[in-house]
Amino acid sequence: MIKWLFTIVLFLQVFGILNITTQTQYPLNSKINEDIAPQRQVKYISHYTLLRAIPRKSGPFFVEGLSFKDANTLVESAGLYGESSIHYLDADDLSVIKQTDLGPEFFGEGCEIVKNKDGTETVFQLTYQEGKVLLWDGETLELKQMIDAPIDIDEGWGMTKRIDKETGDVRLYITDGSNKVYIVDPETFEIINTLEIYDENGEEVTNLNELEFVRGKLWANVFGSNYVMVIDPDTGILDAVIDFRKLQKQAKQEVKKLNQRWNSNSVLNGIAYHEETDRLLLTGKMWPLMFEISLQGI
Ligand SMILES: [Ca+2]
Repeated sequence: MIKWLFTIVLFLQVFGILNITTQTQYPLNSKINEDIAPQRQVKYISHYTLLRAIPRKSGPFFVEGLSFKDANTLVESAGLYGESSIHYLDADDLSVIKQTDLGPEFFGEGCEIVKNKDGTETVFQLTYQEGKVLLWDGETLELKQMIDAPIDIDEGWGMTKRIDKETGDVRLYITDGSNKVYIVDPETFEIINTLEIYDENGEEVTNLNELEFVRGKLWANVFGSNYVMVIDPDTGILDAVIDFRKLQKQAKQEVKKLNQRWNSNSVLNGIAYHEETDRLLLTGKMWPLMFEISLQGI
């Protein structure tokens, strides 16, 4: 519901019918709220190296979740009613290795793959407003189980995982479109903790969407903005804002070249990081490209 309202507001704003500000404007440069981020400046980052723009061999997909399964394989969730799926992609050429379509009653959202104690894998996939979490067999992508999302999580938006390097314990991090990030035990699917994200003015950073851990920091797409928030996962403090508007521009040019449909929902959404190879991939909803970038120093 929030997404559709946002789209309507965006439309009204574009045509000058509604003159309001719906999200924080960046770069963030005003004074720091001392309660939230003492002596801390939120960095604004717009420079990175674009290594590759990889054309998609299938889709376009309304990307809602993206993660590495292993160095050679990506798991991706696609949304929209009647078009949702969970699929594996070749991480080099983006061809579809395996795909399962969701029933028309489900709108796929954030996804993540978790290794089970018996060595098998499970893919978790959130649904938008259905209140369900789909558990897929990591080898076959057949539905193993469907569970209820915790009641506190209003809508399913983004998901990623964090593995404790000492204990091996896995925690899922989940967003619901608010400024909250829910930390969930994948075995019980109960909320263990909740982070609330604020900018340096003490304003809530809302519309947090697709997530990824990159070198120990939690990266979060802000829906509709083409910005990624870099968050300290232990405190919820916002460390940096990365401006990826140029990637959206490049995706838009490619869409025009291919005579495909472009609309205001075609925003950045999809971050995947592979720690061992240091590969960092970004994509967006209905984008015909996936971008591999290098961004050091944060
Ligand atoms: Ca991700």
